[in-house]
Amino acid sequence: MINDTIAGVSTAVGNSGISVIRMSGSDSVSIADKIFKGKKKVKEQESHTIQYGKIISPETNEVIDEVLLTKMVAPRTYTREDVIEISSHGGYSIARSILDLLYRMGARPAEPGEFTKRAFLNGRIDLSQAEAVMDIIQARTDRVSKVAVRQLEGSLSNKISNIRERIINILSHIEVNLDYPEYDDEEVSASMAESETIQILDELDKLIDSFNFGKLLREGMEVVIAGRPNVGKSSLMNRLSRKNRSIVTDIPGTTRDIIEEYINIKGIPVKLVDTAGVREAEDKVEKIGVERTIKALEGADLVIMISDISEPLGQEDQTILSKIKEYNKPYIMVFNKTDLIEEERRLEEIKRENPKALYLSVTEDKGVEELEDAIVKYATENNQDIDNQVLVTNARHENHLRRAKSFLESVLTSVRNNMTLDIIALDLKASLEELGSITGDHADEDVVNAIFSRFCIGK
Ligand SMILES: Nc1nc2c(ncn2[C@@H]2O[C@H](COP(=O)(O)OP(=O)(O)OP(=O)(O)O)[C@@H](O)[C@H]2O)c(=O)[nH]1
Ligand SMILES: [Mg+2]
Repeated sequence: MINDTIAGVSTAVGNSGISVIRMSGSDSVSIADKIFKGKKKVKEQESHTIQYGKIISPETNEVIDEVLLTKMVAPRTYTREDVIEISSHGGYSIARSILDLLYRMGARPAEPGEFTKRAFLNGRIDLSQAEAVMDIIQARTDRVSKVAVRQLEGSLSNKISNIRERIINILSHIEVNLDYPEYDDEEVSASMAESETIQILDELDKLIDSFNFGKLLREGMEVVIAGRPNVGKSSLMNRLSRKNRSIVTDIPGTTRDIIEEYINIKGIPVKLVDTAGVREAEDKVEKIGVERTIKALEGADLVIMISDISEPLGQEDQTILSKIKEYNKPYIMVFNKTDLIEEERRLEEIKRENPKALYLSVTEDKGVEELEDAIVKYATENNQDIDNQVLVTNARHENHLRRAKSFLESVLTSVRNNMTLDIIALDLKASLEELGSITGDHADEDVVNAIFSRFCIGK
């Protein structure tokens, strides 16, 4: 039972023009009346209206600030409780003083995410929507916040509850059979379970597939630049990020550790990773660098495999390519330093030999834009309709979808092996539980607490 009143600053910490202090709970109105002096008492103010007034310390009678006070009475509020929002002037210190007053008058400091948690506990939003609030707060690009907003509107929840209803429907058929065996249409139930389960698995697969793209939008696509020493990896890193983070020299083996930079390529958040050149290492430091490069390849969403067009592909390039293949990573083959090929005809010839590769001269700034386009194309391929599709963006959701899927797969196996209906029913129920965990229909308390503790205070 929630019965205390919480307060926190909802705007970002830092120097902003105004701050919003939010309070939620059954004592919100009476606490506000202790420190706010306006034309009307807050108690008499109409719900969902704003009133101008002053915040005055009841202890010292000191005027702390001129503010606007918004009163919203339950249940049409963010938390479904009585909510008071005070918009104060100035920076954080004024907001802080007002907050301290509220605490002294009986409110308690809100924990991170507690407002949204109350919205969830009071049934206004489900868990996947609550997580969307967090995604919006943390979104790196417009495209990402668009996806999150749609999630907040409930697109994933709707999809999940639709699938759950279908599973419940299969279950109800089976239960009838179990309860009234005299009807004896086990076979009908089993074949209905089979065809429905196949369709549901198909839907689950689509959702699971969307996760890779969703994750990419949320966390950024990890693009690893790899190649042997001196081919221009760091030069490319600097050009793409428009910064001079990576040291560039003509000495092979310059970069000895992983260097990361977040960039935004046409709305796609990218975590760009520059690595140490792969070769037979000469010293300990370099050896560790090469090991880290191999590890970075393993974590890549996409690899830019870069080579020097003026030199033939060698053993070192093969080593990298075989790692890329071993880890099953998508990659873009890039030949750099085209400026070193003086003869136009020779260049054309090489291009014909490797028509899929891209050709760059980082120093002459040629071909870089084509590479950027190729990265965006890779990110959005098979996802043309991303702006209208239900996307799974959250690892927790994906995990439950996968588990639901595996239970449904064993439903199929059971049906096909003529197992008894009660075994099938068990797996159906287990898959229901998994799906329910996404929207919070079965979420246990620990999960709920973990999710909300990742929020900022005041949200
Ligand atoms: N001619 C020419 N030189 C280039 C080009 N791109 C990079 N270079 C030069 O190649 C040398 C190596 O560049 P880096 O960017 O340090 O290469 P790297 O792959 O990061 O090298 P390591 O960190 O040692 O593995 C430098 O002297 C660059 O100026 C290019 O497009 N054309
Ligand atoms: Mg380098």
